[in-house]
Amino acid sequence: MTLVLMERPAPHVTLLRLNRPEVRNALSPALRVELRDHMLGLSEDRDCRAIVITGNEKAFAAGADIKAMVATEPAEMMAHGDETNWAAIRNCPKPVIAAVNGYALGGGCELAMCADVIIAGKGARFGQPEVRLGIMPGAGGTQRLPRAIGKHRAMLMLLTGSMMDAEEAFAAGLVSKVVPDDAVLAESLKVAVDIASMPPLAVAEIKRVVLAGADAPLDTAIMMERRAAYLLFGTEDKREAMTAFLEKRKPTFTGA
Ligand code: DAK
Repeated sequence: MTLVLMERPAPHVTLLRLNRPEVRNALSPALRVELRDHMLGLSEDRDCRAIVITGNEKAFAAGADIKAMVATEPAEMMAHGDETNWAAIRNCPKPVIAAVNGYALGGGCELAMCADVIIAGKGARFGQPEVRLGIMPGAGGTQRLPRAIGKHRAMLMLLTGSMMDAEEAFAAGLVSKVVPDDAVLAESLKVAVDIASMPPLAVAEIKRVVLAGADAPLDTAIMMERRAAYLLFGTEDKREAMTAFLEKRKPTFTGA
């Protein structure tokens, strides 16, 4: 069975659908490898300008597969090299949108947090329940959640495994937008199409500087921003965008 389905629902937009509905899209080792391979391929694919990752109406993903973890020893986990699977998502240069319906728990919440934009249905639920299993988040949850929603709300979730609904997650800053459950995919694709219509080099530099700058001292981050901004003045797309504005016409971007 294909564990991650890939479609091209619009020009330059790729949809990846996690496909283990019988176990709430639990992230088995095999699924994580498939997802990694897709993300690495799309990172290099010049035709892809935005990626939407989604699950199904019940779950975005209910976390790592507990069946696959119950008897796993540390050395075996290290040998699997799961870190490279997550790195492929985290380091993807294309904008990633998580379209979240239902549960985004544990590794599922961490996967959503690797995305650049999170569109959630009203019924979505976010959480890091690892503590209840005697473990802790291992794919960025202890770091990304506090950065997204602040230490004290994050600690409450991380230490008790309690969930947040979509409205709370939006108010806390974890989610970009909340829409009716049946509008999540359409809205996410709309955002992806919108991003895909922008000049690709500008999009790539914005993503790069936001992510790299977030972990750098402010002066360094501002310098990175300025350098990247200078670079974009040399692109064809900048000339086209500004000329089109002055000529009152729609621009055509080539990514050059
Ligand atoms: N793993 C395996 N099976 C799962 C699963 C999971 N995470 N979540 C659900 N399932 C399975 C259930 O066992 C059930 O299977 P059957 O009984 O039908 O065979 C089926 O999916 C339907 O589940 P429920 O009957 O429970 O469905 P409900 O709608 O009632 O509840 C739920 C949905 C998502 C609230 C519930 O299933 C649930 O609490 N699931 C577990 C959530 C969870 O604890 N997630 C955290 C997993 S730990 C690391 C990187 C990452 C991680 C760790 C290390 N390193 C790089 C070191 C990540 C860890 C985790 O994510």
